[in-house]
Amino acid sequence: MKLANPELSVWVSMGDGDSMAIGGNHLIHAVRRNQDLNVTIFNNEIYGLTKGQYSPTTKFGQVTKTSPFGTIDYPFNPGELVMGAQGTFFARTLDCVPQLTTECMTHAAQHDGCSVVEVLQNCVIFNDKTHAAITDRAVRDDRTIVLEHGKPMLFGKNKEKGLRFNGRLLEVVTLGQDGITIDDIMVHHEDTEDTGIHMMLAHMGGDLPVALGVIRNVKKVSYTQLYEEQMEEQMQSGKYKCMDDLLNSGDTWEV
Ligand SMILES: Cc1ncc(C[n+]2csc(CCOP(=O)(O)OP(=O)(O)O)c2C)c(N)n1
Ligand SMILES: [Mg+2]
Repeated sequence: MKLANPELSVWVSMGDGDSMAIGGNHLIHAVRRNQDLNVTIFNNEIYGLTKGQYSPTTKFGQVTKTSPFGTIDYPFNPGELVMGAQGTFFARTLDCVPQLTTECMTHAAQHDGCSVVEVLQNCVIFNDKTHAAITDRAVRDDRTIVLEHGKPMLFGKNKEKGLRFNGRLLEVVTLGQDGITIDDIMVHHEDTEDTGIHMMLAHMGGDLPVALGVIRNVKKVSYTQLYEEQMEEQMQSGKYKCMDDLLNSGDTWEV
């Protein structure tokens, strides 16, 4: 659609099943080619519409309709998949924080190339509270970190905690403890070309807070633009300027 009509702003809404399994191949190549699309993945960690089968993002060991004894299936992290496919934009937000979702969507819309926004989404019927361990108001400030370009990676109710490198691993530190100051805290650069740090940020969870906001946003000429340029060039100076030229260019048969 986008290639046929580049004037359109194309938005693709997918679930975790659609994006990671059923349409996984389409997603990785759209991301790899940097097609100028805006992809939203609503990740409720379940096949919801078809009534509760486990998906590629369901937590290991979870009991579902198709895993009555718990899954034996290691889940995908959509952010890591995007980084692995050399994606140029990845953001993560929560369904219960509309303001952050609006910001992520706005940045995604402004991005030239393939943007992927993952929305951690609750499914009241088939996977209720699947993200509650990070989304509940009581824990949200401590279990998530909202990354902002050019700003230190701080989180916690009073922004008293931060992230830094300990060797080659990320760790949580507290300002004012063990001589830690704001200068020890890493600053977020969404436009770092190398995917390494963005991969680490997308991977966080467990002892580290789950990263939200725009994690990666780099410039790279999109497939859509290269395609337009190539078409233009061929129409100017190529052997075939339109479909008729091509059809009349060689042997033809009348049946
Ligand atoms: C190619 C294909 N295979 C299977 C289906 C059947 N199907 C429809 S919705 C769905 C589950 C989708 O789950 P998810 O993408 O996580 O979305 P949710 O319903 O959870 O929002 C499946 C398997 C389909 N529509 N297309
Ligand atoms: Mg789903």
